[in-house]
Amino acid sequence: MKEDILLKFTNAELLIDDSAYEKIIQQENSVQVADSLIKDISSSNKDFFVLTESVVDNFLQQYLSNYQAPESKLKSDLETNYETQNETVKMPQSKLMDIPLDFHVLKDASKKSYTNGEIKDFTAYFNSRFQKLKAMLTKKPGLRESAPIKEAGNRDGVVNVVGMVNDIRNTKNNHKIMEIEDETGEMTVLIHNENHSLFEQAESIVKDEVIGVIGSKKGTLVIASELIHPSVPRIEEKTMDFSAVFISDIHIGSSTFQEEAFNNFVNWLNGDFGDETQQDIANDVRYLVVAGDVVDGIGIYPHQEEELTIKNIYEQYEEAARLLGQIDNVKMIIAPGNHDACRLAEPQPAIPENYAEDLYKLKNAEFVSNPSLVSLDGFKTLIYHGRSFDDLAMTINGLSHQTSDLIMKELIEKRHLAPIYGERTPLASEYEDHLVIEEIPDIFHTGHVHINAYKKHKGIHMINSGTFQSQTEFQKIYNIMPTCGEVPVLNRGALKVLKFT
Ligand code: D5M
Ligand code: FE
Ligand code: ZN
Repeated sequence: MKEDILLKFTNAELLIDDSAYEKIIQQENSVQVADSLIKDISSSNKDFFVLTESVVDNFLQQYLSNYQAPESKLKSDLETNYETQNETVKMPQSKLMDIPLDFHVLKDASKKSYTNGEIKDFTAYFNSRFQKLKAMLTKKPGLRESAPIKEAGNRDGVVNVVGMVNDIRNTKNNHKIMEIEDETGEMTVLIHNENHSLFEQAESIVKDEVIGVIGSKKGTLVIASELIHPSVPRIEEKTMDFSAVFISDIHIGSSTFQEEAFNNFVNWLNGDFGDETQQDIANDVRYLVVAGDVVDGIGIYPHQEEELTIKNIYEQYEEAARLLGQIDNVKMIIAPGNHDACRLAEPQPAIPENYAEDLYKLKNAEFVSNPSLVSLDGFKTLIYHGRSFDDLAMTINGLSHQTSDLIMKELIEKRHLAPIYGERTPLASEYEDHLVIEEIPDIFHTGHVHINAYKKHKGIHMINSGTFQSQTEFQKIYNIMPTCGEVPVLNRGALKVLKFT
């Protein structure tokens, strides 16, 4: 019987791996199952190179629920649809390959974001940030009793407040002085260096973030005993029964864009590149997220034209459409970065259609803002290009472009994607701060630094997706060694990195 089953797959020109085969022969009616599976795959349009256990599992789920659960149904189906063991089973086509995408854009700032640039917007912007983060903080056990800063400043004893950081600096004696404010007033907080763990925690506090402070008032100073970030609770990890691919910083149009690696990547997604294991993963991919810097752009830095092979922004996006247009059967979600033809101030609206007409013609592409929140089959995915990483790497001791996983963790804990205002990350003075991390994502995807990183923090997959651009002159000066053509894939909940160089 074993040989019969193998022969069936061979005759159908289907390769089957050991675990998938084991799974089939464990079934009571294994010959029927094999026949049905072969018929089902043959009638679907999907190319299978190797049949894996997960494909069999998916199929069995459908098969068993359709044909074995209610016995009466099974009997009546037997009369009309089933046959004896050696004949072909007439089954309705499996939904295996046709499970509709459950894709939603949960948050996109493209249309909501507007400003007339007046100074009152600036105040409205910071007020929005403060109120959103304060609401999170005052739900935390230590801060439910928090008082307005003015009120807390007028009495001695225990202080329990929420404030936005105006300044944080080291004193001569190497303590830290932090100025915080709310809508009622300001307060000066001392973080004593003998309180080692608190002092260490304070090393990563930056200007314009919102935190809770518990301490005691001594004269005009408050001595901090606890510093509380908005933070996130550990989330329950869901079972992921598909794969999603994360890329960014393709930099099409640059002379350092690695076209061959990108073509290998596209061929892999289409099932035409890689070994069996890699092709198995490709078969499972439902989503491709692109976190910005799709093209290299024009006039992004001085003398950029010397490093461009395509010197026209429209043509850069035409080339992007040609390359991405080859990808079949995968939903693409595309956000902009600082090299795309968008306003630079964040939130950046989606790549404008008038610059990227051909790209917009791709039926499987969706354009979102930077940042944005989308749902991939129920997995909330926060997409952010990562411009603020430049500021955080510069400001916080121990953080660098090489450790974007640690930067992502800081941002999650601060519940803000770009906490520092007025440095390298231009932030639009909107009436609302769209960069507050209001919803806790399952996946946090970033780019910009051109170096892969991955860490799971409190159940959140934090992924930085490297680049398809080899080292540039600029990066040589800063000794940035990019991870080029090495693509992170969340394969049924496990991170795998596939190499295309
Ligand atoms: O960023 C490409 C790389 O260069 C990435 O590692 C960040 C780094 N970079 C970019 N701009 C800056 C500034 N202003 N300071 C420090 N490092 C920077 P890309 O966005 O692709 O040009
Ligand atoms: Fe980039
Ligand atoms: Zn960038």
